[in-house]
Amino acid sequence: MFRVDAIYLREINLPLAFPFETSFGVTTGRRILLVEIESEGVTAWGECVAGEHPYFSDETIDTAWVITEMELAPRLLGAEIEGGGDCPEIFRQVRGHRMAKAALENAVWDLAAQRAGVSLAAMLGGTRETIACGVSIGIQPSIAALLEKVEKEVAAGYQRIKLKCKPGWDREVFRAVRERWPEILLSCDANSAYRMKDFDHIATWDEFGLLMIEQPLWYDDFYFHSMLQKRIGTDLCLDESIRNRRDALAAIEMESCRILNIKVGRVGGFSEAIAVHNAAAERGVPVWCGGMLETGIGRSHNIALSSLPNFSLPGDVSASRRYWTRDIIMPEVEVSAAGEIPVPTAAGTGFEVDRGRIESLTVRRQSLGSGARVAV
Ligand code: OSB
Ligand code: MG
Repeated sequence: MFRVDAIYLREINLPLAFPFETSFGVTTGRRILLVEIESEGVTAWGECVAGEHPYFSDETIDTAWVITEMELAPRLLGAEIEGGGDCPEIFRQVRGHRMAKAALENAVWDLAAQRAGVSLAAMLGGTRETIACGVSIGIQPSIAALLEKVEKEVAAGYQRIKLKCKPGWDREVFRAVRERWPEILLSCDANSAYRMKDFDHIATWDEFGLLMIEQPLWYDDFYFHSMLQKRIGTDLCLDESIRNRRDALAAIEMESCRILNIKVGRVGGFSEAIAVHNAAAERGVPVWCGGMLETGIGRSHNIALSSLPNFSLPGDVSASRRYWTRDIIMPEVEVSAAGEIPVPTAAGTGFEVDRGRIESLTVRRQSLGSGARVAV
């Protein structure tokens, strides 16, 4: 058992190496909330994946900061804990704010793993030695520009290409990519850009042999996705709609999708991510690990999570250099020519946080807890 003596919040600002465009907008840089927790001289970090704007989900870095400072940190600081699995109960009174909760809970899992001298992956129940990597390619200015991006990622060895799409950037794009690469694992992600009037249009995508279509309809929907799934041959995958294990069960039961994207921030932390993973595994539904343009801290957590057995499809966890000119962990995350990342076996995440770099990127900070150092 241990107590968290101090919690440090920081906002870092980090420009993306390449702009990333989805159906909800363009991201050129990130404002990121990092949490660092300390217990008996051991420290661990968590990354809050909430965006700057409430476009992917209703949380933002600013709501997460306030909720962490006012509600979550005080609860965690008072608690006697065994490990990350205690966090959902500690935070239970606070509804929602899952990305804020996940940042702290994930740090607690890492801290517990370090204390036990085991890898974070092992602590989570991971069994894979390597994880399979895919990439998510944003909407591009032209089809020619997209083909160039796909070519680069296929040559790098990535095992699955996911194309962001929206009305007007779909059929012709899929056709162009399929003509050039008839055999690759190809999927698309609409981030909720389509409506019922588009069902017939989406049904025509079956000819492209997509591995899946991710979250075509409303961000909070199961029912209309299940209507769509009945009308098409291609498997649907839900991302935004799945907030927890019960959502996963509802979606599977209603056949709103046949594949699940698990994002640890979206479901509120590793405990719920494992619960979603297990519920899907028991029902024969494959899952994969989504990404939220994370720094190395969130990325290292995604690697550990992806080592669980039912992460049987390539995820959106890719190399640091696709996002950042320089990451905030050492070594940076690299992907092999076979499109794999080895799962670290060292205690904790297996990566070292680059404090100097984080310090130079910090624009806001807050120390909480009686054990906190005065300045960080
Ligand atoms: O829907 O998966 C998504 C990025 C930001 C918000 C939502 C999504 C994404 C991605 C990028 O697809 C995944 C990544 O490369 O980190
Ligand atoms: Mg998605």
